[in-house]
Amino acid sequence: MISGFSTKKIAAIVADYKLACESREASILGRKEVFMGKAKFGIFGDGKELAQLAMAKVFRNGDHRAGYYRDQTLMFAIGELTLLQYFAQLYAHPDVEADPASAGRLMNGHFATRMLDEKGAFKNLSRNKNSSADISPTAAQMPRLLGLAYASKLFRNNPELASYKELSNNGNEIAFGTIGNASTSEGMFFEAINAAGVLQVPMLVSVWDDEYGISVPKEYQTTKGSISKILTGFQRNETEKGFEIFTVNGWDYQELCKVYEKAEKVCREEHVPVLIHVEQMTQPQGHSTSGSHERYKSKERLNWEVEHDCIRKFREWIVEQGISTSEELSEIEKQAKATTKSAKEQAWKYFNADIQRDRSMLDQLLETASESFAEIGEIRNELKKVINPLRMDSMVAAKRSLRILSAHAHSLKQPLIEWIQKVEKENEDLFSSHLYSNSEWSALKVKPVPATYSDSSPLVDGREVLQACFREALQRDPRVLAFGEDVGKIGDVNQGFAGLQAKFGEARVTDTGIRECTIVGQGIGAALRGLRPIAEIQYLDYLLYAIQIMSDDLASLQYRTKGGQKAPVIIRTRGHRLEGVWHAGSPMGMILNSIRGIHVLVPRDMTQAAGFYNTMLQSDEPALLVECLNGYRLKERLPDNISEFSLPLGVIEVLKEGTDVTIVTYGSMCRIVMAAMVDLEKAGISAEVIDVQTLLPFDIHHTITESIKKTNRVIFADEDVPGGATAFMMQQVIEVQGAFRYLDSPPRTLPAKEHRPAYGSDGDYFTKPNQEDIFEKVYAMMSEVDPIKFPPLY
Ligand SMILES: Cc1ncc(C[n+]2csc(CCOP(=O)(O)OP(=O)(O)O)c2C)c(N)n1
Ligand SMILES: [Mg+2]
Repeated sequence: MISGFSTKKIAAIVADYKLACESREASILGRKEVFMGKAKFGIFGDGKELAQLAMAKVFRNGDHRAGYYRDQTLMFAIGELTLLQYFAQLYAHPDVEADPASAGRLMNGHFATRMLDEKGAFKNLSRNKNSSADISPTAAQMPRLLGLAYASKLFRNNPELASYKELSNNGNEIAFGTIGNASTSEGMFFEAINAAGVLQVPMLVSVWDDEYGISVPKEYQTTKGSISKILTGFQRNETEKGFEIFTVNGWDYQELCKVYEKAEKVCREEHVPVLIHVEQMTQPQGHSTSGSHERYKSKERLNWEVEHDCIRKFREWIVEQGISTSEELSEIEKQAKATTKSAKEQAWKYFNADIQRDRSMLDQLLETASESFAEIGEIRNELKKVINPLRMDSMVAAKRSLRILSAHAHSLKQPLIEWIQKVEKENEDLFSSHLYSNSEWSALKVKPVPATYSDSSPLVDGREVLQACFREALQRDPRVLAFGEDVGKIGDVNQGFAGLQAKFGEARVTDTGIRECTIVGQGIGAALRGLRPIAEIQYLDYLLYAIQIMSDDLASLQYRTKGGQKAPVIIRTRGHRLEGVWHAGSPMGMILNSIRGIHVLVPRDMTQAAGFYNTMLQSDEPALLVECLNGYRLKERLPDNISEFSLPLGVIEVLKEGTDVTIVTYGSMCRIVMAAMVDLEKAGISAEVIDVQTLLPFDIHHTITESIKKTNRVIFADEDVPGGATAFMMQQVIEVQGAFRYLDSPPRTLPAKEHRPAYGSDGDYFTKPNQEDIFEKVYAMMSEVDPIKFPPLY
């Protein structure tokens, strides 16, 4: 039978079939490798191949992806994943060359392209096909996806960005999202969908619908069992903007190609968000290697899945159409098996090369040592018996052998120590590097510029200092933009951006809906594409809505890509002291413990805040900056060099010198502590007050210990719960800095109460540390030391 397709089209279809077969084979072999014990866990893209081949045809240079673990076929098809790399990640090969997505740091199926060069600078993103780095939490790709799409809108609407050709071609880029049917039940999905409809951004979301989320069927996941059905209200029409929504079956190659072509056109050209609901997908091998789907799928369903397997259907269609013969396709299948198997073997060989090199060096040492110590001979034999030895096996053997050698002056002791130290240093880089930026634009490398003042420097409201800082930043750099609730028209609830939308336009300073999680996602995506967003969370108390995405996505980005991607977004918020349960929170311990990887800046006033904004805008790292909610109307002098003034991170400031006790604090507490100083001086106590200014990084020069050397006493005070950020500061100073050596009194903390701050001035006074609390805490400490001079108060 002769097909009606052109030779070129036939070649493309056959090539797609070949790739589908290779991808399927990779899934099958991947699962086997896990069961052989060569990999720990496997999750694969089998059953989702065809739709991804169709999607790849419209994925152009400059486009971006934010997806999830089923997308191996897409990644193969756009040329951003090889079989070798696929297996390297399965084995957790900790090498960027072997696994460019994550250097073995992420489970298999977590895809990413390297968007940065070796120096940490952006590559030419317009020329590449880009994938932001996947994370495991379901639907957490959605907030970032919104930001990736939003960037296209900015590049198209802001003529000042036209020259950034390597970042965008006039905003013509689509942000492709993929998500599983069950994951659309998450709040983040709906929040991002709504925001994309409001913003009208080129976001093309594909829902891979296999009717299950692990064992839970669609009836439990989605109203009416269909995401496209329930989203019909989002469909645009002649008079109302909205989404374009398509449905298509995951086994229908021709229809899939048509739908993706149509979808691409409206999305790219008109910047209309699109949702493609790809139904009738299957999971030939079940959800993952953690279990088998025979446990929860009926026989009928399992049979249906076999019959509707997309590759089987694709094969039938190719033969039916006369595009190729069954024999030719069998030959392709055979070749696909061979190609995949050989890639697998090669990847395993590479994975083992370094491990074996270290191991054989160690083996030689242990062999010699075993001549004198039989126990070491046993350790060596145990190591030899391990079937697929890992780095840790050699390390365990080395450390246990060292314990045996340690009591003896054996000549091998030193070489063994050297082996351990060398391998530990390498492992430090392999498994623990890049939590923060290693580049020349690291926030720690920004050159500080002190504020300068003259006689004519005006005394203004704190918010005016910020406004001047933001105005200069927007003026200096067209990539800078700010958004958040009430940030646009009124210039934020405290007017830090007042008048700046009028001056710079809506593309630069803009309002958003009430949606903290996707406000941060919008920032992450825009920053990944080279812009410099300041994403505002109106109050620190509402950061909880965004903390998940900050923790899972933003904070881990540099680490999980081993420096392959960066998103220098500044998250601006205001908190600490004001009024009531949800406008006076200071949950700094929660924040510190969940967002390592993001700098946490806690300036005591708006001038310090401005200095930090200027620093961060010169760096390539993300930061959370907490302004003092009760400080916008306090008077501050506007520095003459507000545009250049930049504060260093991790450098404390001594607000008052003293000799008896060191009080370490930050943020709004600084003013209250300083107020208590007058009372303490009257009582004959001289306290030194230190504002840490940044919690992450924390006092990098260990200056607090220098102060304790003088006072021999320390109190950590803040507005967090007991054991919150005060405990963090104490651990840093006492343990990390080793200040315990210089203490004559036990270290103390002065936090707020365990409950949230009650409303009203009394609520504040009796919940958070007040001037009297500070006095009494310090006084009690001194009374303990010298009860004659400082008779007990109670
Ligand atoms: C926030 C979160 N909850 C639970 C999980 C565990 N989990 C991993 S995959 C999955 C099911 C996802 O189903 P679906 O979105 O339909 O994708 P599929 O695997 O079927 O392609 C679950 C519950 C997770 N990774 N993240
Ligand atoms: Mg599913």
